[in-house]
Order: sequence, then structure tokens, then C-alpha cells
Amino acid sequence: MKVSQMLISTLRENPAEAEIVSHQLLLRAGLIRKSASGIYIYLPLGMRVLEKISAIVREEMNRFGGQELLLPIVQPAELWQETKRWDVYGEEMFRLKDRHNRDFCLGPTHEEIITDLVRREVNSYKQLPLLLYQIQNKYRDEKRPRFGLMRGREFVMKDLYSFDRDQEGLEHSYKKMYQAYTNVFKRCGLDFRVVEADSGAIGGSTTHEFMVLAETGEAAIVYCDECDYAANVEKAEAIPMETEKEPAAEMELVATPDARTIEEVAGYLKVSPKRLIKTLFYRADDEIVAVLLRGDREVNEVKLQNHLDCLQLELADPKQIEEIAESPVGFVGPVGLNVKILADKEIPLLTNAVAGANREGYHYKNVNPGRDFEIDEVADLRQVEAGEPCPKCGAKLNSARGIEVGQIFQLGTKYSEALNAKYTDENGQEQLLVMGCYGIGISRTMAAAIEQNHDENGIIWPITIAPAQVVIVPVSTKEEAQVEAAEKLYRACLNAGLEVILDDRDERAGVKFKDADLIGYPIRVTVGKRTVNEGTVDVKLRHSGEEQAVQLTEATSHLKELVDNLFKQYQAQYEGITA
Ligand code: 9G3
Repeated sequence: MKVSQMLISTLRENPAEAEIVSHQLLLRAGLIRKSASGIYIYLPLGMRVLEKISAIVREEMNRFGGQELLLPIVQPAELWQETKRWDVYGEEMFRLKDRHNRDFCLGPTHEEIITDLVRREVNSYKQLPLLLYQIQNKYRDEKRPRFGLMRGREFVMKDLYSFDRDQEGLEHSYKKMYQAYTNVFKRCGLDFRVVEADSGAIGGSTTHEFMVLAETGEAAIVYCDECDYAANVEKAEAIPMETEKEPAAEMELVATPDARTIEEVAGYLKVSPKRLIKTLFYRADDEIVAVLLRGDREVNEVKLQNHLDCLQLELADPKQIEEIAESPVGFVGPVGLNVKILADKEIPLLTNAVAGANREGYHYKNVNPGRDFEIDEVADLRQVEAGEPCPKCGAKLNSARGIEVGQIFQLGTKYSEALNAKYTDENGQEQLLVMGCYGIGISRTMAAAIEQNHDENGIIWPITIAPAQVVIVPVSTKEEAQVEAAEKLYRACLNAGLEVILDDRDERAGVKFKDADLIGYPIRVTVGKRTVNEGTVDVKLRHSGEEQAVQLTEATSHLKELVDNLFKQYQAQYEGITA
């Protein structure tokens, strides 16, 4: 392609609405343009990256026995009513009516559609296992779409669904997808961790998330350097930390005027926040519960919601709290409280703790759980922090932010039961199909790759997903000899099968160099005076900045070799299980 004919428009400045670097660079490099909030256009260069990632995903899905199909975006409400999910998802679901006033939604995911297909098409164990997938737009009406492709309302997802005869079969399919995903993200040049995750509304047991490590990641993960333990903090198990034991002293009311927050009370009473009991109030569906944590800990609302098994979970508002505790919020505590009390595992280990006295301006000292108040339920309710012991090997955990680019779930019979999707086994017995579902955010992977591969000049594409491999820049379009040499090299590269772009615009060389770095082509070839006088071109690698003069006569084979070498570092290993 020649730049003078392409729809590419680069921007000098960061658009105001772009807060994170991948969103800024996607817009500035001319890869996407916004159509509406959370809805994007992929310009030609952006489309090339999307296609590259999709091609890698397809290869790995097919390698492990995946069969590609294309499912409808417009989905009939009836299927979602059969699985009882039509009313579970509120405003996040794009809903519409057809001309006959029938209800539909724009597909946020495809469990209903694919299970309905399979219940009609599959009836014998001989047809199993099936790994069916698509690469398709998904629609989720996010409340606050932001960060460009990272959290859009329309996005490209690969979703694969596995159908097996039993749990053992599902576990084999799951292992294959685990390996396939590992290959995909290695080949896309991403630094990622596979973390144990919370299965949330999906229910069921096992699920893993593929997290690209990046400061702007919305997910918080913990991982161990000594063993392979890694988990989303939503799921990570917290080990209760013992505090020093001492004989239980007499509970004592103390005045703590104007000391409301953990820090203020700890400072006023000169005790460590570890010795305080933090009392939070939540509304779980329509019940108010008190949740107790050590003063220096944070509540993990996913663990709390899973423990309470409730649909809605919200912090109670201050008015409700003051009604229940008959005290201003800053002085509430568990002693004498008449609501259900949940406590994190560390609370029963406390002796002589400090807690609100449910009386304005007062706290209690020497509060002892079990003696001074009853705990209704003890559970792991807190957020794990860096430095804590790894639940698997005891080494210190590290924390990081992650961008979730993939998630794999063992669904079991959740959907096959709801939709009565069965097969007949060898003995003519009808059995429920056992399912798994596996998603990769294709457009989100594109953004995550930029988050991990950029510098102050722009994007640094891994060769495997770059919009083109080589850009040829003639320094002056006035000098006929330079233009000709550039054209000739461009054609030779095309014939050698290289993905090459010729920047033939009538622009100053500096502008072309800046654009080449901003867009992030892996290799830049400059054709200038030296080419005409000495017969050499300058070859520069975007990743390392390394520059080298190469004889024009050897340039094409040199570039071919360079590209092949760059690909080598992204080859995934295929040992272990295959289809
Ligand atoms: C909805 C809406 C949003 C949703 C869902 C349903 C997330 C929903 C979970 C999944 C699970 C897996 C297959 C690919 C990988 C993820 N957000 N989920 O079911 F109606 Cl509005 O999508 N599905």
C-alpha cells in the first residue's frame, strides 16, 4: 500500500477524551475513530491489526479441534426467558423490538444461541466432543464506557463453546483451551498471567482469566514468584494473620471525641489499626448485615456476595446505619448490635480490640469477640494484599494490575439443563451435555498490546500483529532518483511476500519518520542521498532503535531475514496436548 492513497490520519496531540495511553495512541496513530460513546470504527490500519489477532486466534482454536461458525447478533428473547436470564441482566442488555413487536436483544454473549443450536443438531454421543466458536461483535450497554477499546459497548470477541459427554470430557476440552489461549497470547507478544478467577453469576466451579499485566488494568491480581499460584483478588484466598495473644481484659468505655475514622481512633488511642474492628453495613437483597474486618483490611465484595449468595449487594447508606446502630456512623461497632453479624476470619483471633460503642463520641477498649458480642458467620471476606503468604507455598505474594483479555469457564450442565440439551449414550440413555465456554476479547487484546508495547514516540508493534512489517520512507519526493529507488525496493519487497507500506506522501522526511514511529511499524527503511550516492539504505528497528546501512542490492533478502527472525521469538510451543 502507498500512504498517499490510504485513509490514514495521524494526530499530533492526545485527544482530550483519551485517558490511557492505548486509547490515545489508537486515535493518534489513525487506527480507530469514535462513532458514539463506546462504539468505534476500525480504520484500515486498525483493521489489519484486528485481522492479525483474529488469524492467530483462529489458528489456535482450529489446532485444538475448534470449528468456526457465525451466530446471530440479534437474539430472540424466548431463549433468554427459557434460561431465566432475560430478567437477570438489566440495562446492560441492548434490547429491541421487531416490526411485529417481538422482543430481541443484541447478543452480549451466546450461551443460549449455541445451546439451542446443539440441542437441535446433536443427539448421539458419537457426535461429541464439539468445540464450536465464532469471532463476532458483542453488545453490552456499559454504564461508563471508557478507555477506548478497553471497555466498549460494542466489541469483538472470540467465543468458543465446548460440548462433552461428561465432566472428564469437559476437563480435557478445558485443558486444550488453556493451552490454546497460552499460545495465542504468547504469539501476540503479550506478558500475561493465568489467574484463578471467581465464577460469579455463571456459577459452576472452575474458571481462569488471562491477564495482561499493565498499570492501567482494571483487575487486581496477586501472584507468587516461587510457585505458579496466581489469582484475581476477587478470588484470592486470604490467610488469617494471628495477632499477639494477651489475657482478655475488662471491656471499658472510652471517650473518643471527634475520632471517627480508623486512623483517627487508632491515633487518638495510640493503638495499631490492626487492633481495631472496622464495622461495615451492607444491604444484601433486602437484608441489612454487619460485616466486621480488622481495621487495616479492606472488604472483598465479590467474596461477600458469594458468601451471602445474594443478587444485589450494596453498602447501606449512612441514614440506615444510624437508625440500626442508634449512633453516628463514626462510632458504630458490633457490641449490642441487633443485625446479622458476619466477620472475616481474622476477627475471632483478636483479643482486647477497639470498636465503636454505638454511642456518639465513644469507643470500647478490650472488646473480645465471643465474650462481648456474638458472630453469626465467619468467612474469608477480605482483600488479599501484596506481601501476604502465598496460600500454596507460603512465599510472599506480589500484586499487579491486569487487563483481562481472556476467560475460560467450566459451565457443567447450567445451560444444557435449562434448555434440555441432551445426547443419547451407548446404552441408549439420555444424558445432559456438559459444557464449557471460552472468551477472548479480540479488540481488547489490540488495546492491551499497545499498553504493553509503546514509548514516548508511539506504538511498538510486535511483528506478529503489526499493521505492516516494513515501511519505506523516501527522504525527498523531489529527487527523482530517490523516488525511483524507493518504488523499486517497495515492489521487490511486495514480490518477496513482505507486508510493506511506501510512504510516498509529498511531506518533509521528519513528518514521515514521526508517523512511522507513532504508528509503530517494526522496521523502517530510509531511501535518501546515500542510496543514490553509495547504493545503501538505512534499516531501523522500531523495538531496539538499532540502525544499519544495507546494500540496496541485498536489502530485500536482508529485510526478509529480519522479519523471519523477529517472528521466531513469538513461536508458541505445541508440546503437550493437541486436538
Ligand atoms: C448479559 C449481559 C452481560 C454479560 C452476560 C450476559 C458477561 C454474561 C458472562 C459471559 C460468560 C462467557 C462466553 C464467552 C466468555 C464469557 N456479561 N456474561 O453472560 F446478558 Cl448484558 O459472557 N460467555
